[in-house]
Amino acid sequence: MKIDTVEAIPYEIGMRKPLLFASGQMTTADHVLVRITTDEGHVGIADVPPRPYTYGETQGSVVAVIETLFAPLLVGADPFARNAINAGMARTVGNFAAKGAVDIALWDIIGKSLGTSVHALLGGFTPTVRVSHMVGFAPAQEMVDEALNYREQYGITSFKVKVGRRPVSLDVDACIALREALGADAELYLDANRGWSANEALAVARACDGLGLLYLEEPCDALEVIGRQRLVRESPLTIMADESVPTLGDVARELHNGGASAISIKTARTGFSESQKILGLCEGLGVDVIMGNQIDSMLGSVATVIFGAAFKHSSRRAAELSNFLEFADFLITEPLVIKNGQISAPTAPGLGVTLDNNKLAAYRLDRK
Ligand code: MUC
Ligand code: MG
Repeated sequence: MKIDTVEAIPYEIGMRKPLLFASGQMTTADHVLVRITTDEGHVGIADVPPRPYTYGETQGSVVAVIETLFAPLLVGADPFARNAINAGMARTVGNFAAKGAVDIALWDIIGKSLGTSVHALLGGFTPTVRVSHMVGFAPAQEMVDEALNYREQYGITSFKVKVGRRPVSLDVDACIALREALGADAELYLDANRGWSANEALAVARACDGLGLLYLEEPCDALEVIGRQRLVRESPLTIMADESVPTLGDVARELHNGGASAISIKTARTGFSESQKILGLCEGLGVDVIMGNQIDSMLGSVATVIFGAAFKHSSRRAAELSNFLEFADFLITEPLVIKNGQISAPTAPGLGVTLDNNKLAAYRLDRK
């Protein structure tokens, strides 16, 4: 089997409400749909969420890098040769989300051609994973109302709270209000998207001690090396790395340097192949992981649930899988359903979902 065509299709879907966080905000999903077709008629798809404020990729840069650098490597290649293809793409630095999506689309083709779900191919540990919801910046009472609503509607009891504001009392007050409203059983953890210095983060971690918070994600820039190491040593909250670890090597460096003691894995940036290596590294070292959310569409979340549910170590913690609910629409014909705080991994061949071509035609930006 050989790859025939590679498409990078820019599209835009509105958000029902903007998502605000310390490093940026999202009001529309300016994403790219990757579609790879083989000479045997198998089609692999994946979603690219470009996040310029996190990794420097844009919708235009994703289309350009796929069309000009990755497509020439892919066309004519055997889609089973993931390692050769990924090594070829690695010769281009950065462009994590573009690379991650190509890898996911290859796995989709492999699964479809074998008549097997990717969830099963990866190891099929559990059929469902617990869902965590990410709550963006808002006045404390609005954040509480959103969390209560997601608990009521979807049975979600795990929440990642966006922090990193100044004055830090805005965030501390929101955490206190959320804990009071949700009770002792709800899981709460924080993500500052580098909004603070290491010292500010330490003050917040101390102020929140006693609230039963699980993690503090990316509190400051990991390049603030000494401050970050001190924070990891002195913080009462476990420090989790997210955007500072977009590759396997970055994970190894941050864990080795003492810049983090827990890791967010995002299939949107490391696909299935590199995510598997990161997961193995973390499991071997006894480091917690969370399946993170790059503000993923429903198709992006399909990849996260497939990977999260496939392994014991990635399914221990609730996975961030609910923010697709804030997108005004989705491009697949089998909607993900969150029930009793859980999502099931699709069991049909490949990713187990089908592209809705009418919707893609309506939302694509390149043929208007
Ligand atoms: C997160 O975990 O940081 C916000 C920016 C981004 O790239 O991902 C989101 C969520
Ligand atoms: Mg994060």
